[in-house]
Amino acid sequence: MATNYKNIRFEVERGVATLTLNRPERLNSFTAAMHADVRHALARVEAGVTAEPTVRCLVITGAGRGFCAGQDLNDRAVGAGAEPVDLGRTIDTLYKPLVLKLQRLPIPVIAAVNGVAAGAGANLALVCDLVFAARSANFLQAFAKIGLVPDCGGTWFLPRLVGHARALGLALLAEKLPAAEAEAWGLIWKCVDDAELMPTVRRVAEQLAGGPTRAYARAKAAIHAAGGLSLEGSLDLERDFQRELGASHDYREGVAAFIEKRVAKFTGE
Ligand code: LHQ
Repeated sequence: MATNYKNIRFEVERGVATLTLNRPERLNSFTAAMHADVRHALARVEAGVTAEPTVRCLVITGAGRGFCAGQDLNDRAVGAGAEPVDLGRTIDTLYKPLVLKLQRLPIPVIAAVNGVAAGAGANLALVCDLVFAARSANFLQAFAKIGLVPDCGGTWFLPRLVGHARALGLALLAEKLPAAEAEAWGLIWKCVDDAELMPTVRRVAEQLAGGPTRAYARAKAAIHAAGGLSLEGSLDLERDFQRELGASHDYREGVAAFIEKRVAKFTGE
């Protein structure tokens, strides 16, 4: 099933929803209109997760030679006109809801970073649960170059992923970090050869779409919650999730498949 939007492409196939940012002439930078398309598509992903489990993994990628160059600096939502624009409002109404929506989606979200990921585009990738990047791609915290602070969750994700020193280096120096180095630093999951990016992501996405979706959702929630919890708090959360999952179809199926030495057939329930 594919749907056409003006600024994105969106399709669902074999349990995998693919959202392609599609303004290649502007390196897929975000306008208010592209935000609206993304919001609409993500609402459909959510509906596909809850109403009937037809969507069990989401892939986000970019059309053309870039992944996403962050905010479109020509868009009037951020334009430097006679009247100063309230960028806080842009964040409150557009970026913050996007980041929270992706982080809270109860399915695995994969970023397939096909080219440069800059500004909010870099941090959009980091919000995703697994980041695969083409070897030719790079990550750029471009904000300092235009007098801004990393947003879209950058100040939260960067120190957690790569530590204080590297987070500050990336934020203050605003230099491109090549995909291979991003992998070596632990910023992303994997850097792969350009031609291998989409086949690899497709393979992993289909594997996840056939997996124990509810367990993935709880693992994602527990790992995100851990930053604000004590060890005891995390042990309690794991207990609660394990109690819930222990009553699931997928747990029974997983154990039965192990004992019967066959491949498990997970339904996500
Ligand atoms: C662009 C953009 C772009 C418009 C390339 N806008 N046209 C900000 C404000 C408010 C609230 C919330 O949050 C934010 C968050 C942010 O994201 S701030 C950071 C915004 N992004 C940037 O500052 C990155 C700007 N872009 C670049 O530095 C370069 O384009 C990179 C390093 C990404 C790629 O460089 P190149 O590969 O050399 O490509 P290019 O610069 O030639 O870009 C290709 C075209 O895309 C070009 O247009 P043209 O008509 O000359 O072919 C660019 O103007 C356009 N483009 N990014 N963000």
